[in-house]
Parts: sequence; C-alpha cells; structure tokens
Amino acid sequence: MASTAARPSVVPEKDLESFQAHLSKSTRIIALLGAGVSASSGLPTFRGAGGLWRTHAAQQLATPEAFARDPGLVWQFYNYRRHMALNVKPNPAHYALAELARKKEGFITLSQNVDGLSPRAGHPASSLKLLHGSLFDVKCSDFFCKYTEVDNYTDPIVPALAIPTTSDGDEIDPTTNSARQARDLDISDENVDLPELDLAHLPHCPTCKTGLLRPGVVWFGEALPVNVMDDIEEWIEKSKTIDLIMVIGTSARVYPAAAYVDQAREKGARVAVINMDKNDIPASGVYKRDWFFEGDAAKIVPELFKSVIGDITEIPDAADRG
Ligand code: BJW
Ligand code: ZN
Repeated sequence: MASTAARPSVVPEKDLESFQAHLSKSTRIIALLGAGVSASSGLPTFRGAGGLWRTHAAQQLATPEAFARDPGLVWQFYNYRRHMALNVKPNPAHYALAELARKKEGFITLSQNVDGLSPRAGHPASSLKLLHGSLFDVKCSDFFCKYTEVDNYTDPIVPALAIPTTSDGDEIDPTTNSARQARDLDISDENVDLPELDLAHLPHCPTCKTGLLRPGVVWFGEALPVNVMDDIEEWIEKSKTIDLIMVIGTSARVYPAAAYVDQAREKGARVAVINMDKNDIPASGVYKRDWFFEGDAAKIVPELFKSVIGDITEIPDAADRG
C-alpha cells in the first residue's frame, strides 16, 4: 500500500486546488506520457543525461537505418532495454493513472513508452494507447512477411544476447551472500566489452525463415500503428470538447505524439504539464489557465489525482503474478 496521506504536499497548494477542481468536473481527459513517467522506476529517458547508450544517442539506435546497418548492435540495445524493463517495477504514477482510468470513463492515456510498466500496473487496456509499440512485441523485418508476436518476455530473447555477468570472484566481495549471485555487467557503459555476436544467432523469423526479427516498436520515419491512431482519432472526434490534457514526463518533441496537445487545445482543453525540467514544455507553451507542476511524476501524479482516486494501492504487477 502506498499512501501519500502523511507527506507534505509536493505541489503548491493553490495550483493543487485549482487543478483538482478542474479534474473533478472534467469528463473528457487525455494523458500523454513519456519516459519521465518510468524514470523513478529506474529506466533511463531518451534525451539528456540518461539518453546515451555506450557512445550512441538512444534516438540514433531507434531507426530502421541503424537496424539495417548493424542489427547486432541494435538488438543488443533492445535486449538490454527488455532486460532492464523486466527488472524494475511500475511506480505510483503508473498505478495512479491506472486507477484514474477506472474512475473516469472519459479518460484516455496515450503512452509513448514501450516498457510495459503501465500494463503491469493494471492500466485498463481499453483506455491505454501505446503510440510507439512495445519492447515485448517482435515482428519480422522483411517487408513482405507479416509475422508478429506479442507478449514475448523471453530474456534474453536469444542466448547469444545474454547480458554478460561478473564471473566467479570478479569484483565481488566473497564475504557476503551477494557474492554467490552473478551480477549483470552494465553494457550501456562503453568501457564494458560487448560479447562477440554472430548474425546467425540473432532472432530469426519462424515463418519466412530468412528475415531477422526486430523489436515491435516504432522507429523514426515509421508510421504509428494504424489501429491505435484510428482509435485515438475516433475518441477525439467523439469529444465535443476536451477538458484537460496532462503532459507527463515527456519532452513533447516527437511527432505525431506531441501534436495531440494542440488537438486537445483546439477542443478547449486546459494543459497540465508534469515534468522535472521546467524548460520541457509543449511547443505551444503554457497558457495562463494551464498548470506546470515541476518535479518527479511518481510523487506528483498520485497527489494530483488523490481527490478522485484516494490513496493509491499497488496491485501485484503481472510480472509478479507470473
Ligand atoms: C521527468 C522525470 C521524472 C525525467 N518525472 N519528468 C512534425 C514535425 C517535425 C518532425 C516530424 C513531424 N512529424 C513527424 C516527424 C518526424 C519524427 C519526429 O517527431 N522527429 C522529431 C525528433 C522532430 N517522427 C517520426 O518519425 C514518427 N513517425 C512518423 O511521423 O511517421 C510518418 C509516416 C507516416 C506514414 C508512413 C510512414 C511514416 C515516429 C516517431 C517514433 C519515435 N520513436 C521513439 C523510439 C521508440 C522505440 C524505443 O523506445 O526505442 O520513441 S524515439 C523516442 O522519443 C521514443 C519516445 O517514446 C519518444 C519521446 O521521448 P520522451 O518520452 O518524451 O523522452 P525524452 O527523453 O525526450 O523526455 C523525457 C522527459 O521526462 C524530459 O522532459 C525530462 O525532463 C522528464 N523527466 N525524469 C517527471 N522523474
Ligand atoms: Zn518473416
């Protein structure tokens, strides 16, 4: 049970009051989520300090060109991300959003995150739209082959991609219990050697046999999933007005995701930005009637929603339920 009851407010009282008054009467609400929502679970964001994987900017590995050039490197990056995501837990922001979805029928969450933490927090699937796919979907990279696989949690996805671990006695204190457990080496650090990789040992398509499998995420230059875009368009069209859009833990620099802020504004929405960095505001800025809540989404989101959802309760996540 995670309770915010005894803690002092993490947001200014006046802003909290005006936000909660608006939230309580809002019936059409959007949340646009980005990597900052999962930061306090321990996952790095894309841009800024945590966005470098070895010597590569994360966005540079998230392209079809990078995969064509060096599929082994790109798979090492994504296998590592899958492993990391499976080894962290959803945080109070994921749980609070999931609970708001149960309490407010007209609430839709558009997540740019591919880490699976919102589904694991029990976010109702019908109101959660994954704009950029999932690390745990896999598909054939051959344009003509339609093979796709959802909910593939095999870690490592193939044995050749296993994260190297400290070998016996290496860098570990033999007087503690932890000495008996091998520890993952941090292959995001360029000083840690990547294991040699033979292309034949990368994941291959079981249908066409020749195509390499690739992560089921949306890379730069690729279209977002048609069914997801259609669902969102229908939701927006159905809304005579939109009351509120919350822009949570995203730099809101990537399109078409960032454009939902403008679409919501066009239908009258007030904007609430929740971000650690006060410079990370949507391109249209923050208007007089909007809110900017500066700080950790994992602390702020549960507090903002408290008037509707009460104190949040963590449910055992899908990974723990097995
Ligand atoms: C915290 C915090 C804490 C930290 N609490 N906050 C219009 C204009 C200009 C360009 C374009 C345009 N339309 C399309 C484009 C091109 C391109 C694009 O947007 N480029 C921009 C960079 C300019 N878009 C595309 O290519 C898209 N495709 C497309 O448009 O296709 C058209 C098409 C149609 C038909 C046929 C073919 C094509 C696809 C975009 C796909 C993005 N994919 C990625 C990778 C996904 C896979 C993976 O995970 O590896 O998605 S890139 C990366 O960016 C990832 C993220 O979801 C996305 C957004 O990043 P996010 O989440 O905002 O992360 P950060 O790091 O930027 O921000 C984190 C924030 O959290 C920061 O603000 C922190 O301060 C904050 N923070 N800790 C609260 N504790
Ligand atoms: Zn195939």
